[in-house]
Amino acid sequence: MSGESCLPQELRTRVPTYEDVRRRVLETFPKSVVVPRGIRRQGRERARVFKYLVKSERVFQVIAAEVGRVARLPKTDSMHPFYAELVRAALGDEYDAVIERARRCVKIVSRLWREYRAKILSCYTGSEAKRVATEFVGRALSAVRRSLRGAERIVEALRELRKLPCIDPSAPTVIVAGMPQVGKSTLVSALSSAKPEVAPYPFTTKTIIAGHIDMGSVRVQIIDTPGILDRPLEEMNPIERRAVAALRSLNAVTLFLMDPSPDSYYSFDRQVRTLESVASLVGRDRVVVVFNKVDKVSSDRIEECRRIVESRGFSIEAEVSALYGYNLEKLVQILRSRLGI
Ligand SMILES: Nc1nc2c(ncn2[C@@H]2O[C@H](COP(=O)(O)OP(=O)(O)OP(=O)(O)O)[C@@H](O)[C@H]2O)c(=O)[nH]1
Ligand SMILES: [Mg+2]
Repeated sequence: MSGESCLPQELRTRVPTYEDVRRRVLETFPKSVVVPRGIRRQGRERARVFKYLVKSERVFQVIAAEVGRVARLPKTDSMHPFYAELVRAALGDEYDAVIERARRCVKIVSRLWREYRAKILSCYTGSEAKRVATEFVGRALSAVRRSLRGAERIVEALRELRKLPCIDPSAPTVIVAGMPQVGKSTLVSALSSAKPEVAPYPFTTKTIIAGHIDMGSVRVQIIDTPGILDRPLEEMNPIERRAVAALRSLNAVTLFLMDPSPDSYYSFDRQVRTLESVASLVGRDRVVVVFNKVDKVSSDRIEECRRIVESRGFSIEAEVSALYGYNLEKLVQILRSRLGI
């Protein structure tokens, strides 16, 4: 399970910056050209004109190939919303704008090349051809510079996205939410068939943890998102809101874990408020509320907490102990039916 292999193929491509393209052009232009005998026979000047024609053509091909890499990136409207939101979290509209400019640039440089090819072919001397070829390279590179403004940020953003754990946006998913210390990581580990993968959540200082639960023949992703779904929307920064939007676009149920212990890290009241906020973010019907740590909570206290949650219109669907594995099979059955598997 490696993040690298899970990002869609078209987002795994190397994206060049203007400096990369310029370097490749400056390497390409001086490379020697073999002039065929037939042209050599037409005289020294003709042979030099031919040389500059070939050099310019090579430059054109390098630029078309490199800028083409950017032009062929998928725009956000043709990506899965999960990735689209993550890309927008980092770059806003700039990502699509760079791609659009790169697409235009390929056309501009192709047009320039047609124009300059004819100009070079009509040169009589090698030095004239050299001047025209140099002018072509200059104009083509300045078109590239204008179009690839902002490409550095795309390179950065794609590098970030590659760190994302293996998440298949179309696979059934359980997102584990809940306030700090309620036992989310313990639960994800207990339910996962393999050791969960821990990786940075792109563009945030948070971590995302992904594991799998095999439900019959279906492999369900289980994702722990510490720091993302644990407080009200208005307390989140714009990037975190995008992170939530990305999660919302998954085919997922949200397991909201609560700690009813009297000594819970956050008071039960705050947990209820967070539940309400998370439910409004992901949709009430997609939330499964679960009490954890019931191994250390009296039944009176559980009843008291249950009544509080029910008074807000939610029901407790399972009481588990992630640490001791109590009721986890039942929890999996509940998740399974909620996911329709
Ligand atoms: N008694 C008991 N302790 C538990 C249970 N589940 C988790 N814990 C303990 O609660 C503490 C927090 O557990 P974590 O799994 O790290 O909680 P978390 O929700 O991932 O916390 P953050 O990552 O900080 O948001 C740890 O000391 C766990 O051992 C449980 O079912 N029973
Ligand atoms: Mg944790």
